[in-house]
Amino acid sequence: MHTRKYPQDIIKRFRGNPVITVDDIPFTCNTVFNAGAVKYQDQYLLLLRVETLEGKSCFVLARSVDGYNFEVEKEPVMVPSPEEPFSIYEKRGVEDPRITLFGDKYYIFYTAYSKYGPRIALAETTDFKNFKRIALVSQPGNKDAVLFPRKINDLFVRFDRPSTGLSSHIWISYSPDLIYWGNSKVAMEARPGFWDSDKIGAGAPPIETEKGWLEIYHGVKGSIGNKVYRLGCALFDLDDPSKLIGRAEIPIISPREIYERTGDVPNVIFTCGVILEDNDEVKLYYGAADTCICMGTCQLQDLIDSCIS
Ligand code: BMA
Repeated sequence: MHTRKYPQDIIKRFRGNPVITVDDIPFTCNTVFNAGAVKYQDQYLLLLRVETLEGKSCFVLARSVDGYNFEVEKEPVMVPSPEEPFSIYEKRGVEDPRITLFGDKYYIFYTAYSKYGPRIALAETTDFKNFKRIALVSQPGNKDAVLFPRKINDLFVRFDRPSTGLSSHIWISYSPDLIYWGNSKVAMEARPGFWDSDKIGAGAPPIETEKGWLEIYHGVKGSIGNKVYRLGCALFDLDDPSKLIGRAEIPIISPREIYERTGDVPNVIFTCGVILEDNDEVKLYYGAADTCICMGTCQLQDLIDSCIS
């Protein structure tokens, strides 16, 4: 048993949740969820995954001065590409963007989705007006990629999530140029008997802390007729992030509220991005029930402690 230090979850929900719903999107659409998050020139930006009425996702930008009240732009900034080689592999949409500031560029890993299955694609921007696709950077069957914000041993590093049908764990891969990735190995496994027993995947890009790389990830546990998506966190070695050094036993947030329990996919909390404030407050943005965007906060130290204790 864990002594109750928090009401239920480490993440404290914003009372005004959800922060963005379909009603905030200036064009007709089905749902809005799973947003990349970043602070840019004193603004909080969310790169929203918006699912159209046709059932394909695109990306739309939302801006805020306080991190709670967002204004959504009129037009998507990225729709499934009409140009090769992306067009074939984005036919069913672009999903789940994760943004990493690396030097003076913002890199965006996202899922290119087609009849061949999901694969990881990479885009970049410097101004959040012009977005440039760089390359498709995995085979099909891989998604949930997050880029580390600096090179380690002279290589770019990412967590990714290849699925084989037998298992879906978090892997780590390396690249000299962001395009060719290899030397892949398992970094953290789904955990039988726990809330993250069936599959896991990276959520927000890793945060560098004194104790290690902090990764907020999602874990799935199935039961008859339903799967529950929760978020947890883990720490990886700073010099060798393939080494898991701490993992919280319990989730940091689980579906409880009506907007997390009800929607297109019930009982889902899924993140693609957090914002770390100068005072070490973590602002977590998450998709709830694949239907709206919510947020919650906590202190960075609480997440680190939960991995170690
Ligand atoms: C995952 C991804 C997410 C989605 C989640 C719950 O596999 O597709 O985009 O939020 O399932 O449906």
